Amino acid sequence: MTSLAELATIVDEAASTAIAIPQLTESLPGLSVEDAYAIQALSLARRRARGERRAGYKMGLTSRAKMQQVGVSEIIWGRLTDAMRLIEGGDLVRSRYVHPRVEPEIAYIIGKPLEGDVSAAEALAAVEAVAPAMEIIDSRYRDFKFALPDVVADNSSSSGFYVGSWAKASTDVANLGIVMEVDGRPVQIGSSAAILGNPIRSLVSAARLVARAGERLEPGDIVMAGGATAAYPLTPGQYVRTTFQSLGAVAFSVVA
Ligand code: OOG
Ligand code: MG
Repeated sequence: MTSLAELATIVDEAASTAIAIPQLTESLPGLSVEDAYAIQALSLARRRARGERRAGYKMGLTSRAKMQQVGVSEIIWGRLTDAMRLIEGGDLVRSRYVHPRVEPEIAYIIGKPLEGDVSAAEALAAVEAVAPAMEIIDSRYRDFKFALPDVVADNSSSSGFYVGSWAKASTDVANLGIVMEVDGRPVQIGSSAAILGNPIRSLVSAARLVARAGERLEPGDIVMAGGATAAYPLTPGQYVRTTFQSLGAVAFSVVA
């Protein structure tokens, strides 16, 4: 029997070395989602022991496009650290990842604690500001293939995030047009409404789901609402820019 701590070491080392691993469920077909979240927490504890600091949470598989792309249809979540935050407008170093993809998201920053079962109005009242964002996801599993417990253990593929300019919490982000371009060519076109009908519902889910792990959304936490479209693969030389109606754009370049 491999312990949860050993499994956490395996996923954490795969993330830090960018060397792909087989799915955990290949050798442990009975791995539960509950144990997978415990592995995720233990792998994050290793990151914190190396000096990384809590930055918030990411929600995943909150849109149909994302669920279809990876073949898993349950909302998942992961933890963000300051080391995952990337500089908007800067360079993304491709060699730090196994097979990175980018997806357009909406980011919230929390102003007041938010915990457990809350309404959309209560969630919105806890928001300090909202911003256009992009997430870099990088499954540590070979061929970007996984089952639900695998992806959860792997911190829900979380590897980096870009946040654009913060806008007032009262900004209506329910149904904003989104165009993600690579080298000036649109590669994904969508709407923020693809995120559970309204991205605020992702925040409602975040409050409820992290409470199961005994946690709550704290002031200063960033919450990534989940990809509004399918993710797009990254290769060196690309310039990626996503424009969000009323919120502005977020961009970065990919280098080797
Ligand atoms: C899982 C993570 C999903 C999102 O925004 O839906 C996610 C994956 O696609 O690898 O980050
Ligand atoms: Mg995402």
